[in-house]
Amino acid sequence: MLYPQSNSSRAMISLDGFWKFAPDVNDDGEQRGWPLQLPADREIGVPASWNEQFQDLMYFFGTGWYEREIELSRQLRSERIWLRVGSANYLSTVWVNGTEVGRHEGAHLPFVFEITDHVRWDGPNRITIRVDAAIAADRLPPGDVEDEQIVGFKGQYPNNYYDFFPYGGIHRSVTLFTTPMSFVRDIRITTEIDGTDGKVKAHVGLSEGFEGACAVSIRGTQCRSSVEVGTAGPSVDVDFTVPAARLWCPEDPFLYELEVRLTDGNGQAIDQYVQTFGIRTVSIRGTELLLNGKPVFLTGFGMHEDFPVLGKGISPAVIAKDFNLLNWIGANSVRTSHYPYSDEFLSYADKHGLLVIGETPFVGFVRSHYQGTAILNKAKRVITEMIERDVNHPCVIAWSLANEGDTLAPEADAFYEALYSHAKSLDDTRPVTIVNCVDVEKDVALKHYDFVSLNRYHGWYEQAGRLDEGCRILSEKLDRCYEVLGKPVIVTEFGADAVAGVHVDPPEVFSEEYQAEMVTRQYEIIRQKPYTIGAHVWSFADFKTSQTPSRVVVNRKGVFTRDRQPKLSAHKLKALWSGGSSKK
Ligand code: BDP
Repeated sequence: MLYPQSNSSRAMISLDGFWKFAPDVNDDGEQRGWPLQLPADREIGVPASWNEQFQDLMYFFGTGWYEREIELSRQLRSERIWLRVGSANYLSTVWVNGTEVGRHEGAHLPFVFEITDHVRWDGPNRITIRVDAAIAADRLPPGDVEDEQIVGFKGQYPNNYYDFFPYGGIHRSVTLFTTPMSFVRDIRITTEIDGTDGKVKAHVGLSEGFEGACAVSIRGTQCRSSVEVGTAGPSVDVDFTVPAARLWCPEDPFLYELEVRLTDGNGQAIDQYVQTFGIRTVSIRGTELLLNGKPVFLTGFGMHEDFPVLGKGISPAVIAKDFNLLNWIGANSVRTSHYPYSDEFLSYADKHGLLVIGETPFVGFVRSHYQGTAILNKAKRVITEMIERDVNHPCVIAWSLANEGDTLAPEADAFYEALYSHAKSLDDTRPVTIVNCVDVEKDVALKHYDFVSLNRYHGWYEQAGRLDEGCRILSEKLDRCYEVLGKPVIVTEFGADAVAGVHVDPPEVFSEEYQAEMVTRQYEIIRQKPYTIGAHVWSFADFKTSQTPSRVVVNRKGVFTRDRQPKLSAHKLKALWSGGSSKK
């Protein structure tokens, strides 16, 4: 489903703001009639996690209920009405005027339900959303896992099995939008380059039963085409050639606009949608990552959607700030560790030329994932939802299907091969990877992927305090990885915790000096290898995580603090990255 748009044929109403809220401590709200009326004694901000808005909710990992009312203009009566939630963690159920209209599983991707038949026009509509944020072994990412293999996360509080706080709530915008009865359902654009021409293929999906004309054009060019759509096939495919195309790249992130217009048999306008896209190609050739046929080295970070008070809630101001800092420091790329980021983040990246590795929420070294097919199917589903949502973003140059899974178990071979083929069947225009944290000799999954992503902490979790040794081992391990797999390598994580304000000389762990020395030295080591395609420091900013003895309130591996102030490492990286450290 396309991102909501407001134009001459579609309306959009934001439901962001304050909602009534009640924690469902006994998890029996439904039996108590909460879909009809919520006995709420407080109002809470949406979008944002509930945890940091009220002290008693900080450690509440149960079910929260949201309710608000909205009256709709009579002028919308002839339209289809849709309700979209940008994301909510984790299991969501939605009611409109007491009738359940849909459910969705998963924390970081949007869901949309048509609510046309449940809307009333003679008074306020009550929207109720139940969000179950329980930490559970069968969720992605998992928690509360009974698994003998687990070492790292045992005993942390809360007991999620990944290193970021399991915030609950509605994290991205809630929107009511309309479409006409016949409408443009989806658009998929792929591009190739032929000399100086851009070759553009557009697939336009239409609602069932539409009869009329579908006109497709690229604004600002001569590319246009109009197709009569019969009852037979509710989709249209067009091919365009854009002469002397402006290719999308970090230095010139030029966006084209594909416009689709539907008209009925009498030429009356029915629907309209404008989809931005960039003309660019991405490929792997030997040990190189190519953007528009030219080698590119990915310099940047793994990040998190995380900010004080908001938790995992989206904020345009935080997105603007983060992009400002990425630009200031000289990064060209990020990985959306460890889940798909908001649509708004990706649209901003499109406009500002940031290269993005889009990652699924399949995180966690859990052997029980291989029992039965339930987790495999969930992992495939998040891949499908992510690719369908993000496929038109030129900024997304690769997919990461998992972070630090158990890739040692023999079952991982077929499991990860299945994920790879699934992703490729949905999008064969981008390289696909998984992120590994074990010795590559023992890994059975990486061989299926287009490039290798490694998280390596030599000088931190291993060789702590011994930076020379850590750097030497990192260098040897990288060479070994290339020897074994013969594929291009990106180090997707390397870094050290630094508590801002702690200074120690000679450098020791947790000091700003140690972090600064480690990330700059290791960046250079990685960059100088002939087979590497990128180095992403872990991480961009400090972020909230569960409590354990190894974390000082938050994970301190950020080169910026949680409120986005630079540590020493940020200044050092800026100097290094703007000095144009070049690849051998
Ligand atoms: C890596 C994980 C990342 C953690 C990081 C760390 O991929 O999510 O935050 O370690 O320990 O293994 O800081």
